[in-house]
Amino acid sequence: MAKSAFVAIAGRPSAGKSTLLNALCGQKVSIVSPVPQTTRNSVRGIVNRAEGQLVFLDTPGFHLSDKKLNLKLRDVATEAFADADIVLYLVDATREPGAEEEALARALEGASSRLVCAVNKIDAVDAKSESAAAFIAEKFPLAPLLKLSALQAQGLDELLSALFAKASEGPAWYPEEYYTDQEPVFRIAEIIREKIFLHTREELPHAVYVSYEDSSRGPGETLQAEYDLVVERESQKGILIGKGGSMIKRIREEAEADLAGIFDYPVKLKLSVRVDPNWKRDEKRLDSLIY
Ligand SMILES: Nc1nc2c(ncn2[C@@H]2O[C@H](COP(=O)(O)OP(=O)(O)OP(=O)(O)O)[C@@H](O)[C@H]2O)c(=O)[nH]1
Ligand SMILES: [Mg+2]
Repeated sequence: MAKSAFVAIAGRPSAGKSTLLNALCGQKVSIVSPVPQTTRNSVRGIVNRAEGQLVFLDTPGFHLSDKKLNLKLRDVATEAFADADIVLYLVDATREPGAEEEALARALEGASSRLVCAVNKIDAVDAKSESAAAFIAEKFPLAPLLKLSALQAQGLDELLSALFAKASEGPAWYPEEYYTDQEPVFRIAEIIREKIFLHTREELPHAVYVSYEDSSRGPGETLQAEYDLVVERESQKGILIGKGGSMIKRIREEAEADLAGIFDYPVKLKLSVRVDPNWKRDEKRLDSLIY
């Protein structure tokens, strides 16, 4: 009989969780950027193999901070660790462990019998793969430990074998042709957010959320979709719009190009910028954005 399991991916911000999910699914399921705390939701990606089905849950990077937004992101991650059948703990070989990695390892203690561990970024010139592996082996001596490069798709077959070895017999949760369960409205918002994360600096990526406003069908099944890029302060609007509208144009064009590879109909975006003061302190707003 076939196997199935829910696999939550755990790791600090920028460990490469979303890159790994995309490499496993062979599709851009979850957005990626060099900015820590890019992922804000528990995004699902589905992998089907002869052995069965694995449903991966990408999670927000585990970050030590007492800000409301960060606490909420941490809650989303820890809930996913608690609910999953297997937790895949990813450690970034290019960073020293430090207090945050220690705290994450502690948070995973309760899941130690459900853990598969992996050192990521072994391709990087500054990777200290052996010391990252030693850190994991000391914390979780009984868990399977692999080494991989999500970016170069190295070590993924071995990883899938280790995960299927831990999975139980069970039914597939999704039809075989599915690689994610995300609604188009959310996926489009995420792709737009990725471009903002890639092209703006410092605090701005963290000051933005993307809000779906409206959509309609145009000629040739084109989806015409309106989204607002919402910032915290009036002074941030100008940066997102850019000189003569250059930044918002770049965000729109790059997002549309990505969306052309995702959907089988063209997507045309209309983007506007508005202010929602102090949205990061608004419990209701956070509930609607982070889950
Ligand atoms: N060299 C190298 N870089 C990688 C690898 N995996 C991810 N990266 C890079 O690390 C950065 C962060 O990748 P993400 O996949 O967004 O990391 P994440 O863990 O999802 O980050 P958060 O969503 O912020 O928690 C990006 O610049 C990736 O290109 C890898 O195997 N090797
Ligand atoms: Mg991510």
